[in-house]
Amino acid sequence: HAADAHRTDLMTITRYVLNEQSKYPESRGDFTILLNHIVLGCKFLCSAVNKAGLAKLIGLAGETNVQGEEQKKLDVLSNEVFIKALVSSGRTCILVSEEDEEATFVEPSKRGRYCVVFDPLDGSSNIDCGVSIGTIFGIYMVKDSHEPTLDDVLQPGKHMLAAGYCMYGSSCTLVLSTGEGVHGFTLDPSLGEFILTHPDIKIPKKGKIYSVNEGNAKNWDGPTAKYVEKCKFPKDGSSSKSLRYIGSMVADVHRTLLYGGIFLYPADKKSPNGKLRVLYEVFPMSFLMEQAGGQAFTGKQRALDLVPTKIHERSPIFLGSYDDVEEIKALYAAEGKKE
Ligand code: P6P
Repeated sequence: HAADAHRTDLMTITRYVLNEQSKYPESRGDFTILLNHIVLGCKFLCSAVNKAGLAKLIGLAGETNVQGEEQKKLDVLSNEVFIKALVSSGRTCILVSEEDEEATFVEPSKRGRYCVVFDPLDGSSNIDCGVSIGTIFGIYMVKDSHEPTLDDVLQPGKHMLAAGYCMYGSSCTLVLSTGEGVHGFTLDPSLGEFILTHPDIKIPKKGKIYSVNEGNAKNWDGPTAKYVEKCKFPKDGSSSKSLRYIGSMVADVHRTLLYGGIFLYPADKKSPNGKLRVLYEVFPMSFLMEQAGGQAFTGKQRALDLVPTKIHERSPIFLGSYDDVEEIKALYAAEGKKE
C-alpha cells in the first residue's frame, strides 16, 4: 500500500538534502555539509530545550546548578552551539545572530562561501512556561568571497538560497525550503533523525484565523486597524475569523503555514518599524510563505524585496494565505492613494 511504502521509505532530512544536491552534478556538496551542521545544532537544542525544566537550564544566567557550574541561559547556550556548529562546518564566512550585536567573521582558515543569519532561540521569553519556541535561519551565498563584508549579508530576502525553522514543542519539527517548495521533518529521537512527515507543504489560499497582538491595537495605523476590524466584524456577511496568538513567532507561523490565515506584526506609534527583525525573522518566514504559495508584505512592499541597511533592522510584517495578505495590501494601497 502507498501508506506502507511511505512509512517504510524512510526519507530523512539528510537523504532529502543529498537528493537535492544530486540535481547539481557540479556541486561540491558544500551546501549539504552546511545544512547538516544546522540540523546538528537543531538536534542538540531539541534535547537541551526538552531537558531545560529538569536541568534548570531555564531562568536567568548567573545561577549555578547542582554541580555548582555557572548556568548558561538557554538562548546563550543555543547561540554558542550554533556559532560553533556553523564555524566547524568550514562552509561559512559571516554569521549574524540575534544574540550578537556584531556579525561574526569566520577566520580565513575555516571560511566557506555561505552567510547564515539566525535567531538561535526565538521566543525564548516563553521557555519557562513551556510554550513552543524555535530556531529560525536563512542562508545567503557571499557576493565576493575574497574579502567578505557586511554587504554580503545586507542582501534582499529574495537572494536567500534557503530558509527554515526548527520548532521545539510537543515534537521537534524542522521546516525547510531550499527554493524547491517547503518540506517538514519531525525528529525521531530513537533514531536521532529528522523524518520527512510533511512533504511539499502548501498554505491554504485563504484562512479563517488572524494572529496579532491585540494589546497593541491603540497604536495601530489605519489600514491595520481596518483589517483587524474586518476580521472581527465582516461586512459581507461572512463569519468572523478566529484569533490565535501564541506570542512565539515560530509557533504562530507554523500554525499559519499548516492551517492558513494571516500573521501580523504591524508597525505602531511606539515602534514605527514593528518589532520583528528583517534578516532572521521576517526574511526566512517570508521565504517559506512564498515557497508554500502564500505571500509576505511589509505594509509598503513585498517583504523579500526589502534591502536591509543594518543587521538588526526591524520591519512590519503581514504574512500567510495569499488572499488574506492581498486584502491588507489593498487597504494599504488605498491609504497610499489618500496621501
Ligand atoms: P509581542 C518573541 O519575543 C518574539 O520575538 C516573536 O517570537 C513573537 O512573534 C513576538 O516577539 C511577540 O511579540 O510584542 O506580541 O509579545
